[in-house]
Amino acid sequence: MILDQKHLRFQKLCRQFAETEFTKELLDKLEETGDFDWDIFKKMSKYGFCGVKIPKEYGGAGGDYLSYAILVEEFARVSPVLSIYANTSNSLGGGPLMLAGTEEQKQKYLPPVAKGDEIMVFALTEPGAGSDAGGTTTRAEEQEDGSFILNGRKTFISGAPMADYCIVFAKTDPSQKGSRGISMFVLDMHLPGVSLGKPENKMGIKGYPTCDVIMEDVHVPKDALVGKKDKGFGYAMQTLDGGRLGMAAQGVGIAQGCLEEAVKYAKERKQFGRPIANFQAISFMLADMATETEAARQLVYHAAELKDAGKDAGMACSMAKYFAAEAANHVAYKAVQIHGGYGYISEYKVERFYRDARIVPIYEGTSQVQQMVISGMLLK
Ligand code: COS
Repeated sequence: MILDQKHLRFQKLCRQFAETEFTKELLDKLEETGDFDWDIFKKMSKYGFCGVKIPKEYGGAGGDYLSYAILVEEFARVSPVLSIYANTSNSLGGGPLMLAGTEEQKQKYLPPVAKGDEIMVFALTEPGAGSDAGGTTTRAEEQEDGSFILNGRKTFISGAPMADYCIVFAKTDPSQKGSRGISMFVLDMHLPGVSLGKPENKMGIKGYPTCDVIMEDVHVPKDALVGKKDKGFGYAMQTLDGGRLGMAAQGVGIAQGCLEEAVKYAKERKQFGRPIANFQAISFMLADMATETEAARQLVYHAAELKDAGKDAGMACSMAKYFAAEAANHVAYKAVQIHGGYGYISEYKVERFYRDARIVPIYEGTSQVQQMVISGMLLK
């Protein structure tokens, strides 16, 4: 796919922003403290990045999926963790409301999320329900007045420590087996009974805290239910189709960042009297890295194009996520290899890329879940 002028202009804007604002000092601070940086988040919000894909009538920029993928790719090329800052509101955070919210719910929740005034995150995973998301045990008991009482624990919830709202999936009808009888709620994180686990000490993506969300007899009003009761699992899957596209774009950005670092280093570094780029062992690795990165990019752009055209894109999104996540890891591995011992030292960018890349084939559905989705569609 060749990007048109509109998307090329947006790509340039995202690249300029990332290269100017994601300074070494900021990236080192995120790495050292692991804390969320409100200043850069506010700056991103001011530029409208947090609402790129949220419709204009709800305070966003009304952009398409391709713009969203470009944004995540360009940010991840410089900083994988900061690509998530601008991602969540456009995907797993705002996505469920855009998909199934009533007009009232959209008007209430989306504008502050699009503007970065409030943060909304997504809570599907539980300690015992990871890839088997249909094994949700969090319970929502309906009361006579139509309100609900929530009890349960969600785990590895990215952004939960900063969140004002959380999209939560809970079983409303335990008589229905597996993924059936699950509903989707928008949970106000400030309600009594909501508490947080301790922030996880992660291998990478430091600076975007992740923790458990615990719900103990949390009383939520009737209008906290989003979409149809008992139909939440389908909404989760549909939201993840879009989210997976974003994480696929993150994989492309990481691969591109690694490739550029490796090319630069291979031209500068001399061994045996010449730049290591002149050795076929190195230049062939670079060729493989570039080819895999471009193939991943094309899968991502194609999946985005399908979504923008309103076509069924579930399989294309899973293919893009699967391929790009694996590509990011292959490319990061080779980038570290080309750097030799220096690639193992945190001063060199590829060391961080290598650790950050590791989560991409895990979150928003492991590579094996993507294989399940793709093969499931092939064989149905
Ligand atoms: N869109 C809409 N509906 C979908 C769907 C989609 N993309 N995928 C599945 N569904 C529906 C099915 O049609 C089915 O509906 P019925 O109950 O009406 O028949 C229902 O959901 C269950 O589908 P299926 O039987 O395929 O579900 P499984 O329990 O076998 O699980 C996987 C399928 C593994 C793909 C799913 O659990 C999954 O994606 N797990 C990973 C979760 C994940 O990504 N977690 C990360 C959290 S965010 S960091």
